[in-house]
Amino acid sequence: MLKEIDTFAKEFLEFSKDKPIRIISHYDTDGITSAAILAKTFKRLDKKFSIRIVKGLEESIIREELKRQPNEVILISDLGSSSLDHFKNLDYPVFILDHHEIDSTKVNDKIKIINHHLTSNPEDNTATGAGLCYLFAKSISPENQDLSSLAIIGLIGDRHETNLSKINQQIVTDAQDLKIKKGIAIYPATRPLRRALEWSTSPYIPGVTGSGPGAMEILRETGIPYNKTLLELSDEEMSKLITAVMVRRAQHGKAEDILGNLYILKFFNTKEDVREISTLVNACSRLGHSDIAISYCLENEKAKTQALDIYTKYKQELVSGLKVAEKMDKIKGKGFVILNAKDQIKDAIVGTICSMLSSSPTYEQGTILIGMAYNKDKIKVSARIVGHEGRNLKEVLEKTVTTFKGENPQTIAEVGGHHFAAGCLVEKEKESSFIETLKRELEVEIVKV
Ligand SMILES: [Mn+2]
Repeated sequence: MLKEIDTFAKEFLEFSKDKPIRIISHYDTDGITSAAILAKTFKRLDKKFSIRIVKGLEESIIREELKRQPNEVILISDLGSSSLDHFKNLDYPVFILDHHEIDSTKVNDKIKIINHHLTSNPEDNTATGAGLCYLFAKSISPENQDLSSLAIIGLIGDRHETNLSKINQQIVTDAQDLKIKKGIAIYPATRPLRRALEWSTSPYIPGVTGSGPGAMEILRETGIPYNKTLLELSDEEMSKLITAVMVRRAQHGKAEDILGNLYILKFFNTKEDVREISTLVNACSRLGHSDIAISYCLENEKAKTQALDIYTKYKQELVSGLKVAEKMDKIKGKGFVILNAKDQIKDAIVGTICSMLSSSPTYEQGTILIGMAYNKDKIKVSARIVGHEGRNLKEVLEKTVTTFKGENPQTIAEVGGHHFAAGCLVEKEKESSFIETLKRELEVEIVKV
């Protein structure tokens, strides 16, 4: 793949010799770090560029962006592989660095693309969007090796760290300021544990998450000083803490859910937990501040202050949203729970709240959690599943929406997502009708089983 990236980089530089570059990237941490790597690379080359961050490559966005040709060169990162139909008959090529699923029959020589699925050894080459952007940057100049830290943030953002591919391993080796330590998946590993434990939402620790006294208690029990950080723990302290957390999560009982490697990176000249950086970047971008997220990645001091502000509010909202969700009246059925938060939880975090609840021991494995929250005149619906087995949530919502459309032909409802996490938007005025359809769909499935 590295050879292909070299060719790709040469072609790109040739093609963009006297033209400004338009970067289009995804709005999650991997997409943001991708854009940051590209921005830094082009700055160093003294090239003109602009950036657009999108949630998805909808047709209207593609059409809008293609109008920039031939005056600008389009480079898409962490997106694009599922939009090849729009690119294969253009007069000017579009350049794509992406790692998502791809239909290789749609690739032709009009499309300049790097995607590990297209290489002869996809497993070894498995990379994130940011990883590919980094390899592209490094191919342009070895000076860009320092951008490997941004690739590491993207790698953690897309959860590639549990099973490092060969190419990811190489990127990890390139990152000279990176330290990896075996431990428990609580973060940040660089802050006092009494705080990190209280704020630990994933994993969710019953009696500790959201509770200051609960956090103190678990530390007293294990004899760990309150202000020690996870990073400072001795092996013995670490294993005591793991046991204490496991006991509190006894119902779930799977050690692998809470164990993981700690990735510590020098960022803004201090040691930071990469999972924390990644969550912060994700939060800023999701809440509509992708510009701040990118500047933060480029270690801009002003952006750091703004990003930390946004992140603090985000964490507060998560913890209070979690409390609201726990206390709220729920619609409970066999194998499913519907939380209709209305305007009590922000739509931007309702999916995250459901994910957090799905890792709490409150619900049985396989339970489907549906969160609903208002978004102006619409309702955001998020579905998550407890554990790693169960029905395909995208299918559940698709079936619901199909039935719902039968009764409400003018609805805008459309489903996105995958097996373990899916969502959709519906009109607020159809709230009770949608819930009824959803309940019927969830109950029907139980009967079938
Ligand atoms: Mn990605």
